[in-house]
Amino acid sequence: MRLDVVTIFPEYLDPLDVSLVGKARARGLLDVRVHDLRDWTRDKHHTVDDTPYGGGPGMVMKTDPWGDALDDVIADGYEHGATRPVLVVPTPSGEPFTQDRAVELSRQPWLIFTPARYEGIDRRVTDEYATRLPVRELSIGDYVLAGGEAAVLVITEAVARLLPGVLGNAESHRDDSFAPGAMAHLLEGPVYTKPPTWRRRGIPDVLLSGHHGNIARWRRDEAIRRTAAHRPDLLRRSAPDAFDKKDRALLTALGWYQDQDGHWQPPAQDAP
Ligand code: JQB
Repeated sequence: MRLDVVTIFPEYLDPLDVSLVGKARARGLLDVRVHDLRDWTRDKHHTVDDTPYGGGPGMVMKTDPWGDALDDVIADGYEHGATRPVLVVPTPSGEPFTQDRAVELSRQPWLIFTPARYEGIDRRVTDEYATRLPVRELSIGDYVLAGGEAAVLVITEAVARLLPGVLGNAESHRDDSFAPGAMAHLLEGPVYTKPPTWRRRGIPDVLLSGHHGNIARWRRDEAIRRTAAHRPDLLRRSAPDAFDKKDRALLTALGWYQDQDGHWQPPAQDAP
């Protein structure tokens, strides 16, 4: 997969040299190119922003540096044999970036990221490129960042770990909390490793029992408890047939009940 990132803060993307993404690059599974948007300015001050039409606070990123940069990056990618570019635009007004989106992006051969600053990019730039290639405007969550670079790091890490050959078998993603499938989406329960006692704290006996059936049941119960506490929306969304008899007994013990169509609902005091 080829990734291009156009930014006024290329050094913000230095973490792409490290860890999982860095290793994927070193192994030739990922070709990452970071570009400085100011290389496509023509004035003495390398201006990338201007005042907003209609007035108001802040500044807006100008059309010309983005248009010239994207034209060159797209041409360079094609010259190197890349195909089917997808433009990924991080923005607080984008669609939610989810695991499903990560899977979709991981199947693309070429992603071009345009992390902005200030109040974002003049709308005509995304409108123009949307006539030539798929454009995904994405938000990584309901909070406000000062720019899109951190979102590029997040999206890249979520996508890179899905690429064939990036994760070893041991750390494969069959058990991901948000991996899609016909099961309930559950958060992970607690995990433990050596030593067996630390500051007088032990390990749950069941994990030392060697009884694999009981261990699997305990883990699932802990996952359900944690999901009920932290992400009740995930349980409410799960199909009723995603829960077995012991799941249903636990949910009932936690005060949950089934509505008319069988979906689980939290106890009235903490609904919805
Ligand atoms: C400028 C960004 C995010 C990119 C994602 C997320 O554009 C703005 N509008 C209102 C307030 C602040 C900004 C600053 N800003 C470019 C830019 C914010 C992304 C962003 C984002 N993806 N929060 N904020 N989840």
